[in-house]
Amino acid sequence: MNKITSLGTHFGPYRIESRDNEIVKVHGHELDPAPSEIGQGYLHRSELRVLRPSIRKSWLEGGPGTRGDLRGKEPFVEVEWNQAIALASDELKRIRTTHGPQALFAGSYGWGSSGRVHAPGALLFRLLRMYGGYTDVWGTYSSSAAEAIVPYFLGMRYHAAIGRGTSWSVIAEHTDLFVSFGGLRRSNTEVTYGGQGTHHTEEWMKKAKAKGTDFLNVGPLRDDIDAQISPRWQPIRPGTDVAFILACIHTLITNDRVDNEFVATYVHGWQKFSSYVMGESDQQPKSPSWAANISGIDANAIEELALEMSNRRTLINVGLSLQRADHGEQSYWAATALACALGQIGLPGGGIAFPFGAQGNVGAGQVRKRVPGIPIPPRPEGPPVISVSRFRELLDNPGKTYDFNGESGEFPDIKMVWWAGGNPFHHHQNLTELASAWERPETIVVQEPFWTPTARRADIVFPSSTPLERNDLGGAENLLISHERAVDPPGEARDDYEIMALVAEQLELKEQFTEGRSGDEWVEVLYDLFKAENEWAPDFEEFRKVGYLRYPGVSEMGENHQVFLSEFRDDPVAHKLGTPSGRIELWSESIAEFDYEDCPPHPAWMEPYERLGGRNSSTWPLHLVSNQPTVRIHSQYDHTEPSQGSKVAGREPIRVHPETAKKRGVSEGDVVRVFNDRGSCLAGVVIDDALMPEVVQLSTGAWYDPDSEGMCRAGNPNALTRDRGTSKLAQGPSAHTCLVDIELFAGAAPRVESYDQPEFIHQQ
Ligand SMILES: Nc1nc2c(c(=O)[nH]1)N[C@H]1C(S)=C(S)[C@@H](COP(=O)(O)OP(=O)(O)OC[C@H]3O[C@@H](n4cnc5c(=O)[nH]c(N)nc54)[C@H](O)[C@@H]3O)O[C@H]1N2
Ligand SMILES: Nc1nc2c(c(=O)[nH]1)N[C@H]1C(S)=C(S)[C@@H](COP(=O)(O)OP(=O)(O)OC[C@H]3O[C@@H](n4cnc5c(=O)[nH]c(N)nc54)[C@H](O)[C@@H]3O)O[C@H]1N2
Ligand SMILES: [Mo]
Repeated sequence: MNKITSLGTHFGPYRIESRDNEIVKVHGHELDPAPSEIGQGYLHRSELRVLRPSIRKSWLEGGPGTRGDLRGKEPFVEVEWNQAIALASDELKRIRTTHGPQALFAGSYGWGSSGRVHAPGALLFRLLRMYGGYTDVWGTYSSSAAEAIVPYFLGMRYHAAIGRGTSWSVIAEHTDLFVSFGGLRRSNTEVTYGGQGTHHTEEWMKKAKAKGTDFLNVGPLRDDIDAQISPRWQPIRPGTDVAFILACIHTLITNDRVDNEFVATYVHGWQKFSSYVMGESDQQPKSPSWAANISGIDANAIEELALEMSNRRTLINVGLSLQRADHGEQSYWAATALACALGQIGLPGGGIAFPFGAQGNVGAGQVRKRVPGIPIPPRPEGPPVISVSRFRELLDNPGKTYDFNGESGEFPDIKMVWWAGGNPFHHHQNLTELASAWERPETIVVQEPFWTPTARRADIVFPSSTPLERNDLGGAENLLISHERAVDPPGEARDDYEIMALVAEQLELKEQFTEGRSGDEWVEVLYDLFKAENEWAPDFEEFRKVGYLRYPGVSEMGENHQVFLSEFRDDPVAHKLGTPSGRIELWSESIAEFDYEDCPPHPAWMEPYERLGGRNSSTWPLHLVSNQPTVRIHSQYDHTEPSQGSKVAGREPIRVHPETAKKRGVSEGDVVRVFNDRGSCLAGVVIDDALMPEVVQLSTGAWYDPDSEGMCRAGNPNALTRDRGTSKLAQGPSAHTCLVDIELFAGAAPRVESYDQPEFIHQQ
């Protein structure tokens, strides 16, 4: 008899069908109208697994610090669990005693399981905080720039602003014009960090369209909004949105269309900001013709769009791509300034929104219930907290001073790295630089189910189970989901909780870490904590039998009627914002005090380090859009289907405009070399006129596979991106600021090796 089990993921709920310890089918959940294709990767959960604890040869023979330059280049020795746990634990002890906790880096960013017990990062933080701490991280690769700047102008955390954001139901009813910077990619909305519920974005967009909402896609790709809802497209040079937005505000000012009553009541710093826009403070009016030169959008079109926005009920949405760019903070601040000028903030269907099109739960309203996770103790005092994407700088620059969000600190000397549930050799910018920095630590431990590029570059690899192989509890905006073990882990793989508990035992923290519980017992404890806050929830047995809980009061489509900042609009005194002035700040005294040349105290246009029509564009004439992949989540299951089925000439597809391809003598299915002065990679060509001719698109996630010259044969865009912080404020990643060129790859394209098994030496 086939067994049907329940599973929650970052990309939605599923039902898993298994027989004789194998997955035979991945079914969309019965409640989900549009299950994501991404889950089909689970059919291939056995391929390229780490089966036994594995130690890099030289490290095992010579001890910590031996031949870091051979990471990823030499065989592994498979050892017993006891030996591997002892080696890793002894190393933790040695590092702490000899160098102090700051010499350990365990920031461990990444999208491991969405389960609340076997969340690999959370378990690692729990144990290592009990053990005295480690150099930690702030922010995310997704949204650091927004996370840093939003509190200064809205007085609330970025994620709180998303939770309070305007609902789809209100948009469908009231919005005339939905202007989206960075598109509304349907495939991106299949995913939400920590757990996606049933998928409704497509239905909502169709519903809004049917009720009369016009969608305007401002971005370099026409198909960033689904053709089904007939969106308008305003192409723009990537990285120039702020110039375009400032010119829209300029138009509103010169045409006397600024809502003066709104800015007088709800905005702090309008005078100073508008004098910047008019060029009074810097002799450069931010006029449509000025912006036309930068953005490539015709000056008349800018004026017409600005006036259209002011004539209609307009919602300005900002995705995340715009802020994963040099000076990315400014796109959020400037877009909010435009919404202030339009004066529709707090009105149904108008104002500002973020980040529709970047994750699936946006627009569902505040229905999400708190789902308890395994408790993480507070950070011990001492070791520093760096902005997450400055990790490579940290490894390379012990003792160097850094600036970050009004503070400055000194990078510690990192001797040991422990990563659980992330793949920096896909996600970090400029992987050539990372590869060299990665040679420096004395010991690198990675917990992974698969032989990813990061696992291959570790000294100690612990094989972990996947969510299909253990019980857990998951949450999403409209559901609580039971994760059930469908099959056994292969080889000697163990659950992340078990792995951490074994290390805890060596550190004499077992009782404290486990509280005497097994992983399964924690699942029940967390459920009971949820039930204590939600009396309507059935008992654990019943929940497990059904496999999910739907939150009461939430309709099929997650209907909810929320208008962002409506209470503030109704009463700006009683509901003042958390900013120093209580208003939306377009001038921040706090930021002014930091005196950062790359983040002024008001929204501003600053030249990015490169862009089309600007710096470097005569040498590198194409902009590389490294957006999120449609068939997978980041790099997960890239080694198998459905991701491999999407490859062209055995590598990641790159979309190229027909004119651009013709100029370079490139045709569909060819292999091209994508290159700039930072690096190069190979990719398989798809010709498509859905892009601006000066733009090429190569999604993230192909398993990094550098040849001896550093050229990535698999097509990872981070062989080309620059590793630089957005500004001193957020120090966020700036992957989306990237110029390249492409050429036909001459000769036989080399085989991709990153999907091969690593080499092993078997012990006698
Ligand atoms: N050029 C460019 N680069 C980018 C971006 C971009 O737009 N452009 N986007 C950035 C963004 S927004 C993000 S969020 C990052 C994503 O970067 P990551 O989060 O690092 O990417 P994933 O591929 O999701 O890595 C998760 C890893 O966890 C492992 N894993 C899954 N489940 C488990 C588990 O249960 N236990 C353990 N131990 N491991 C598990 C997976 O096998 C996988 O290797 O990439 C960033 N990089
Ligand atoms: N299927 C799937 N969905 C995902 C993910 C995944 O891996 N797979 N990852 C998830 C994660 S971790 C995140 S953070 C979100 C990311 O969500 P986003 O950051 O919003 O998504 P991206 O795909 O990076 O970019 C969206 C579009 O922005 C446009 N764009 C790029 N640069 C610019 C610019 O300067 N200006 C303008 N106007 N447009 C620009 C590009 O055309 C691109 O297609 O997606 C999530 N959704
Ligand atoms: Mo992300």
